[in-house]
Amino acid sequence: MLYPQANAARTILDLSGVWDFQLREGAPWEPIAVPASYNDQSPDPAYRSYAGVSRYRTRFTIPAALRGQRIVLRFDAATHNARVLLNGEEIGCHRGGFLPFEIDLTGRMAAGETAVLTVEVDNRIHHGTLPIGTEGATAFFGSDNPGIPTVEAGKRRQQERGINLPAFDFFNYAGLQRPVRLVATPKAFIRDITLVPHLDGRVDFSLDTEGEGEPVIEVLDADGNCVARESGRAGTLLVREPRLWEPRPGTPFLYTARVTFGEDVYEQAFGIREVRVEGTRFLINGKPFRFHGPCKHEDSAFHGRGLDQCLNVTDIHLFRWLHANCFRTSHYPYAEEMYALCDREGIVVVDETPAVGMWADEHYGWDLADYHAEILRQMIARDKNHPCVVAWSLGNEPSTDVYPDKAWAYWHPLYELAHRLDPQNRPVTLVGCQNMYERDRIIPAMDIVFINRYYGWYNLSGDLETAAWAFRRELDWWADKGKPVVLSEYGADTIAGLHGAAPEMFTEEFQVAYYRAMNACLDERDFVAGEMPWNFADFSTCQGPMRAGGNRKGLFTRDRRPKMAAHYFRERWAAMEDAKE
Ligand code: BDP
Repeated sequence: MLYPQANAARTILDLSGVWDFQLREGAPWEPIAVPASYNDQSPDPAYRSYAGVSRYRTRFTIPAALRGQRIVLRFDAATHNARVLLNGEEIGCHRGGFLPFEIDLTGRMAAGETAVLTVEVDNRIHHGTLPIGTEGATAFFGSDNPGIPTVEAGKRRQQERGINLPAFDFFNYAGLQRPVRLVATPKAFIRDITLVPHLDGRVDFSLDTEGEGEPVIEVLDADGNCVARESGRAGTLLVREPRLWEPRPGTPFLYTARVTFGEDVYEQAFGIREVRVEGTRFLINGKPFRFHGPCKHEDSAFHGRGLDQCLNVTDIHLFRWLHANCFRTSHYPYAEEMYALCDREGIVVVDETPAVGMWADEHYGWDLADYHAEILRQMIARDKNHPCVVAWSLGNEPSTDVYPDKAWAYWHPLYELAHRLDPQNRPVTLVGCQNMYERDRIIPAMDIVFINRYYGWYNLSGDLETAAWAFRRELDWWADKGKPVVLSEYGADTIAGLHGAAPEMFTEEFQVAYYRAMNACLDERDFVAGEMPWNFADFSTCQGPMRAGGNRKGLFTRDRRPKMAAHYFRERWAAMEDAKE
């Protein structure tokens, strides 16, 4: 699906602003900012604890000047499920909270008319949603005390009260968290553009259009000069002496594919680069690429998970400050604006579906596979042209070792589907939880192995010597698997400003000592293709006895102040960059 673009042929009407909001049926209508999560916009505790349907409402007018155009309503995301009504009548629904959808207004509203738009968003998560929720009140990090009758009765009571907890470790932010826009195009229009670049300058293209006519595609260089031109719905362009898109610290050179179709025009940025796995190496443009950058969340004060371009730009500047070259979109597809920024700045992205929280073995009986496949389809359709996206992650930390065959039966078809769906055929991974890795069939079968490990934190806590010893034993096991291995999460909760001459858990000194100990293990192995500390910044989670005001494993605080570990990584990654040049 094309990103909304205003140009000579297309008009955008951004509906961002202050809308009316009703948290639950019968509650008063209150002001709410769009886009943003609703949860932190009011001191009312129900804004964070409520589970159910909420309503957004606004009025808009289609300008009379747009008469004769095709007009769609585009939601970049509505979390998690949405029902859209125009003047009280349902015009569309969408399942899943992190990917865009469009509703064609043709025949429903004419240019010059005004309508009331109502969007019902449902933030409930359960065994049938991605991410996963627990209908019972078993929190991700709860003290469950299983078997104690009063506690069990309490959990049943919570269930009756409709308490709905995440099976994952980030706050279940919801609402209209990304822009809502009207997009006007000519009646005959460009529906989709697919580009597959090759290092020799060939760019395979296919164009999906609606209406009569023949499309033309031109490639423009950075100065706007046309360097290749073809017509038709599919074919191959040739860019002579192509400039490649290189990840940082290289040059992320971008071209523009300008497609013209009748009255319609669309300009799609793209980069010429190739991604491949060869033995234990991950290659970008034929050169070994080592991932080094912290995983992220979309998370900040006030906005929650809401799109904040200022925050995104700040974060990418901080990535450059850190000499970081990548992140994973843990644990859901991010707002499209972030990928465009990464294309431009040369930050490599591993794009992840919202399949998180599948750690219970029973989930293989929950009938999620079709929905999961549909999300994968929508994510790849949205992000396929971004040069920054170098791999797909099918999900995060499912149970894969207890029933390895069931895990294989669930994940392997998704792995194959991702390869089939992606015109660029990028490598595919599934992020593995700390587990009995010798029993695991599916994680070692990925194109690139991503493993999350918390030796020294959740296990062997505080004893870094033994933690490193245990991690080395595990790395010995991975050494002969012939795959590139990335430590895709590792970290230690750290309260900014808490210090200790003895580097004990939660101090800034411990976080640095922990990373030094783990990195020493990584540095000994040449099959290790990267390190991705957890997490870039502290972030909000649901309440639990292990979360003091959220997850504190950030290299930065939530307001982006560096902890000692940020300085440590900055030096380490700068040295890696220098060694490369
Ligand atoms: C991992 C999860 C991540 C958590 C992290 C942690 O993938 O979402 O936030 O642990 O516990 O298991 O900090």
